[in-house]
Amino acid sequence: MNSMAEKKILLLGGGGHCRSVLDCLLSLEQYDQIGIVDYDDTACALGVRVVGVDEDLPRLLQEGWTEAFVTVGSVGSTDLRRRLFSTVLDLGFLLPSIVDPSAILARGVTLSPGAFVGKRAVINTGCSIGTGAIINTGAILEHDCILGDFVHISPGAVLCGQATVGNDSHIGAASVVRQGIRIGSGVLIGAGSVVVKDIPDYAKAYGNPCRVVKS
Ligand code: JB2
Repeated sequence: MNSMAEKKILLLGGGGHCRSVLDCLLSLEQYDQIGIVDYDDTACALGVRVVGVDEDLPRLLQEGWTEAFVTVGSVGSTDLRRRLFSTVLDLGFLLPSIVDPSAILARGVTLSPGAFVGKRAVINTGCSIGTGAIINTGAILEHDCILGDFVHISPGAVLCGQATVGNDSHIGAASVVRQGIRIGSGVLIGAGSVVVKDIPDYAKAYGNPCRVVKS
């Protein structure tokens, strides 16, 4: 095959989250070549190798790596994910969304570029998922949830219907968010929390019932 016609994707960040995305991509079999971009050239994962560092991105684009996906995760801060997204968008890479084949997406779900949906996640009808969001393994979003950009829903978290989560917020593993609750931007909800009241922007909150511990 002519190398210019090959479908090639770069994964930015070759750590744990990258391996989750990579396993999904290998199952999907949509790409002829997958490369990792990382400063740690030993970050080779599942047989996929590091092909360069961030400064090599313009050259890699010229060489036919036309798609990119940010595979640094986000716990605590989305700054690095946001910076890498801006970099690849400004350079002109295409940003797909990636959905593991075992995930269930109902009809009428909107997924923005750069969003990742992991294994056995369920997203029900009417949900809208922002740019660069991570819906991790086994998370459940009931109908009509609205998630902003760079939101991270950790493994096993459950959002009941019509919950909203603002930009850059993180919902900890196995948390439950009651129907219609509004969680602001830049919020951190600790693992195992049960959120029964709205949470304001930039709050850290945890527990059952979930309480704000830091604003
Ligand atoms: O500026 C960068 C950069 N800084 C760190 N550019 C690029 N291209 N790569 C960068 N990295 C690389 O990201 C590091 O060298 C490292 O290989 C990788 C981060 O890997 P780590 O395993 O530390 O974290 P992660 O982001 O893959 O996973 C976190 O987020 C996930 C969602 C973890 O907290 C996971 O537990 C979580 N599931």
